[in-house]
Amino acid sequence: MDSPTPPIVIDDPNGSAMDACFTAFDKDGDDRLNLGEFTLICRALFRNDKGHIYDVPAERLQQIFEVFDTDADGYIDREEFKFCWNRWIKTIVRPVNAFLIVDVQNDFISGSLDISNCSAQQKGHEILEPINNLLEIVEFDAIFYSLDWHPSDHVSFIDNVKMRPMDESSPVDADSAQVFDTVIFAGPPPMKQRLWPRHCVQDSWGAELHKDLKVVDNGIKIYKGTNPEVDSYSVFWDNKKLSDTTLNAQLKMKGTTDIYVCGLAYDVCVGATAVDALSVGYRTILIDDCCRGTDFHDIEHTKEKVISNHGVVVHSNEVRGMIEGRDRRPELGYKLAMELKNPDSALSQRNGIRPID
Ligand code: VGL
Ligand code: ZN
Repeated sequence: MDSPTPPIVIDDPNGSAMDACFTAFDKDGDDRLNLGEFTLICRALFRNDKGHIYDVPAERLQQIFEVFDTDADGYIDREEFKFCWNRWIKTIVRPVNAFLIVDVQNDFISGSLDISNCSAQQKGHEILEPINNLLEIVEFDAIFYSLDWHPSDHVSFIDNVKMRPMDESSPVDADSAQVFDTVIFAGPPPMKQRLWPRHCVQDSWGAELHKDLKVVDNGIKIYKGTNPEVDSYSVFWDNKKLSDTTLNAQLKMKGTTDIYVCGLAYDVCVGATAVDALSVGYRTILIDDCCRGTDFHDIEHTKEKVISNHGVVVHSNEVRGMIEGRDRRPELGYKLAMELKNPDSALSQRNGIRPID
């Protein structure tokens, strides 16, 4: 029979929630938590509001336990539990959530790089309704809109292909290059570049956010791809990591723990952004039905990569419960525990308490 699992309550009117939690789960009363007792905490944490308890593989439970059992004696004592409570449990129950809406711009929906002309033939406009719906019903702590924002002489445009010398190793030369081909421009170092139709030129109609996308008052716009010499798929950095946008600095300033990513194109800028979010250390959630992409195989690969890096892929109707801390995913708990081992992680550098709004 299952042991009864007390709920985790982090609200702390008289400063006793942490001690109450420790005591409630210290079933044998020896004033320390063994792996079995810690497992019960995980059963209380990783569940949804429909009463479903998510399975956490034993190996993962062990790995998480070891993060908090800092003296490796096989027990989490009250001192060790402080860190676990403040940095892990509090974040899981009350994350700080950013919503990142990637490149929902005219050119990708009905303009020069209309993704419905790509092999997957997906329609970009279909994401407008579920994204707007999320903006209506979910209270994110910060909302970002990225814009692909290229100068006229941008390296990715097919009609600029003769502006820069090609490397000898390029699989196609400038005369025969076609849209969507990948070429290699001369270095140093040589640079791979996929060629796109001219798109999202700064201040053009094609670069505007789609008119039916809801733009909230406190939304923050992030412009990328502004350097003519280097493309930028990720909203964090350009493809050569030469320079970053202000996104990460703004996320850190807000104490962000969780990033919800959606937009266009799934397998290009959305995917690159989600993978970078995970690499910086954020708990990262891809909202599948709020993305459309160019190539089925590449879209599948994007999802697999996010999942293998301990992110999750969800439907937009799951987002609200997650934001409100009612639906708590073990993959994200695992991700956070692993990040807390790494002092360089964005999540190690924040404290566990939500900033006062
Ligand atoms: C994008 C191709 C070229 C995107 C941007 O936003 O996904 N794709 N530039
Ligand atoms: Zn672009």
